[in-house]
Amino acid sequence: MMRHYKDILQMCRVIYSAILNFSVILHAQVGRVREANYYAAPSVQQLNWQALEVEVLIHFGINTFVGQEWGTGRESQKLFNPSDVDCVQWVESARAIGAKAAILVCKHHDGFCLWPSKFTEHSVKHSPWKGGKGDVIGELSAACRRAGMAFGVYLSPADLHEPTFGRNSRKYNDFFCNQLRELLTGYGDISQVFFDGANPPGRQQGYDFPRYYRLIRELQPNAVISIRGPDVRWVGNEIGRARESEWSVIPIPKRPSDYHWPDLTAEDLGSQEKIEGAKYLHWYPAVADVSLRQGWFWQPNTESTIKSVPELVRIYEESVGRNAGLQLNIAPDRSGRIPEPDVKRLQEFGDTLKALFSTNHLASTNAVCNPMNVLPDNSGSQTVQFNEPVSLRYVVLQEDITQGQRVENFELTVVDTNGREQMFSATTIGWKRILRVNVSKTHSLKVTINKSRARPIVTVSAY
Ligand code: FUL
Repeated sequence: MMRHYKDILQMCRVIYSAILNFSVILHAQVGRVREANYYAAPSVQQLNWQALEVEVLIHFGINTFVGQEWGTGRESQKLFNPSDVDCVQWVESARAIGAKAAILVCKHHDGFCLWPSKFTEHSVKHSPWKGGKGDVIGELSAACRRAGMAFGVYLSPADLHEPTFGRNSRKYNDFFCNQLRELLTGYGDISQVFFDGANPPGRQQGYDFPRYYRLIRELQPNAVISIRGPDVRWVGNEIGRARESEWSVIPIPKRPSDYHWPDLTAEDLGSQEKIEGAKYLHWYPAVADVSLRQGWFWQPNTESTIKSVPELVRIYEESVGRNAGLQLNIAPDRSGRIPEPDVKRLQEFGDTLKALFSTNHLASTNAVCNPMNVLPDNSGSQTVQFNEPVSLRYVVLQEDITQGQRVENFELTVVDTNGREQMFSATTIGWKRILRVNVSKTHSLKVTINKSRARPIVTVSAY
């Protein structure tokens, strides 16, 4: 009898899991047929993050004073001795490029904290800076607030100074959550928590990410969790370049709550082929990080590595212009200020961007690829006329991503005043696709959506 009962129970389990699996498969198949994106659209937090477009990342710490990229955790706190920390100047430098958020490396892998954490002695409180009374996080978060800039924190999961790191998983995770709580409760609104994926060789540690995520959702529900987290994905390189086809809809093998968000570096992450067999589709937009100079921390004699304006414009085109956010790293030097040559370059870059994208020749027409023109297979085209012939550098397309990411392939035809046509073709659009066209004197352009997963909803502007 007992055996019989167990068999019935087992059979129920099998049927139940078959029903569950079937509904999951059905879910993905519905997606494959047409409306995949409906199952993966951004959260409000992700949408707000995407609209920031450009952020700065700021690396400053013990490494700045030692002249290294990765510390060991054994550096003396006495080394941290900036003469003139000026967070207002950092924020001004960020504003110069139109950045809308600043993400500060509050603690890098060496464990040195830029705030006087109660949970470690390895922090500014034992440094000579401001007699041990300083708090960089406090200063920067206040400067951001005053400037209307969002403020985010980078807290390295790895901590080479902390004795419990890599030894006692539970204790270390308690310690980490304590520090995370300090950052999430002591400094006002936090727009982003950036968990770096790097793990220095040597000690291994099991990170209790689900616990960290719960804490963030509880204490800063408006923050996105990036890199080793569910909201914003690392693009896969540190040169600020997104993929030619950058999908924000990504197949994942597990429920988001059970997934561990590994680095995704493959070229194809979200094509039809990839999402066809998917169990789950997740809205997971990319962020492209890159440093203004070589290296993340300031190092002596690296002035010649400051990127040129054309390089920075290319980076912008290949990140923001390819459906990713751009995180440009700036690094204060040993004085605690962003060095003048860097400030100058940021200003030049910002001025250039402003000039390039200041006049939208389609502003008055507010061109939208009218969904009414779309054929049953979701392809379609729309021609827009300029009031008078204009020279164009860029054409910018944007999808209404609140409805998901839909366009797979499109073409742009620009006709010059002699009737000659120039064609440009590209794949995804998403939040933004910037096409560099450089045509002189055109009076119309035509956007043709060749392939879309559902009705395309696209806005076009031309500069
Ligand atoms: C990497 C880190 O190891 C680098 O030092 C830097 O912080 C960069 C943004 O992420 O993984």
